[in-house]
Amino acid sequence: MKKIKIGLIGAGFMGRTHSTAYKSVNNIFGDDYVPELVVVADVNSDNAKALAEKYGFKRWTTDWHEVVSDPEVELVDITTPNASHCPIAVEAAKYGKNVYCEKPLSMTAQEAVNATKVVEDAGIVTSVGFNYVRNPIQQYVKELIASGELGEVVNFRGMYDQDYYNDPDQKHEWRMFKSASASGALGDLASHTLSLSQYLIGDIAEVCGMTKIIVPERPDPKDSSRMLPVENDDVVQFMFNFANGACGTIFSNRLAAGRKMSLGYEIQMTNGCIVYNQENQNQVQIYRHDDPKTERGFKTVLIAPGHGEYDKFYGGAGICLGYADQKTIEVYHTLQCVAEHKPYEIDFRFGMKVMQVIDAVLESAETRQWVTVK
Ligand code: 4PW
Repeated sequence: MKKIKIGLIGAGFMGRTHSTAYKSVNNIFGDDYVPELVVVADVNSDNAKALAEKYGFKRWTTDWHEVVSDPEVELVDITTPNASHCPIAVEAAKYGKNVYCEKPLSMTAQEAVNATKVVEDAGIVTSVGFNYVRNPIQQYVKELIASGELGEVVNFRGMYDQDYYNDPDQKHEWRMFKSASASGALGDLASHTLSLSQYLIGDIAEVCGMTKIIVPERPDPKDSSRMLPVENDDVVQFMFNFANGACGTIFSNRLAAGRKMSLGYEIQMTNGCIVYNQENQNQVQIYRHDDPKTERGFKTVLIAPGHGEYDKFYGGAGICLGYADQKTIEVYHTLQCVAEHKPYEIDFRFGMKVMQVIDAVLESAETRQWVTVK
């Protein structure tokens, strides 16, 4: 049994989500790697104190510098708004701490490149919170694609639509300021679709995209008679070519009426097709063109033992998993890699590649040209 001492920075929604995963990871995966909740930081002292008390962190603080420099902490977990991800990660690396950071990794691709160099030079273990790739059914899809049974990938049609911001009276949030979040739907939502395309198929080589703001201003949360500008994309869409020759499109709208968690894809292949949507996260539709002509059609495969880490949760197929379970699996892999001091596949380099595509899409939207991903 190895203990990993955690310093969490950010006690909002995602800080709570990570803390819940730390609490459940040993129930699901056994106690080879045991997280010890040492300290939590948040600029809001009430939030820091409440989270510390609820989840049993030994200490709390309003200053994240105390977390990265804390001699006890081994893993710095960053769940703050985007602008502080890399500054905190780079500082943590200076103290030799391992880093687990929420997505998107950075504000710009260059910032991600710089941070990736720092963490790799420091020889620390890193993990980025692209939790949807940790749905065990994605590992099944990845293995199915790699087996070649459905032929070659021709086209990836990806999306991530939500209607959380559909109401124009919905209050302004930090995510809508460029200074805090950089892009809008692109970094917040489409980055997850990119993580799936990257995980399942590989690197993207070039893009051509557009962005759009649908609701240009929203009420100030502190004073609703005042309006604040929405500075980044409500809608983004782009087409692209993978380095391996396949092509694709991704669409994302954070105001998409009726769509709650429509993160998904259709992967069209030379001899079949795979369709997935996170609103039904425990199933995937598979079409095999080699089936007898009279039986060709999409089949529903329900999540089952043999798909990734599903059997750690349940022995029978179709007993469904949820959002929190993906985070628990992500936390398990992160702790394991930290304890064994081995690289994690969804690391800073992975997050950096997603950022390089994001920057290329923004450049393309501005110049109205195809852009090569650097
Ligand atoms: O990353 C996204 C978040 O910003 C997630 O996919 C869901 O939407 C959950 O919270 C927001």
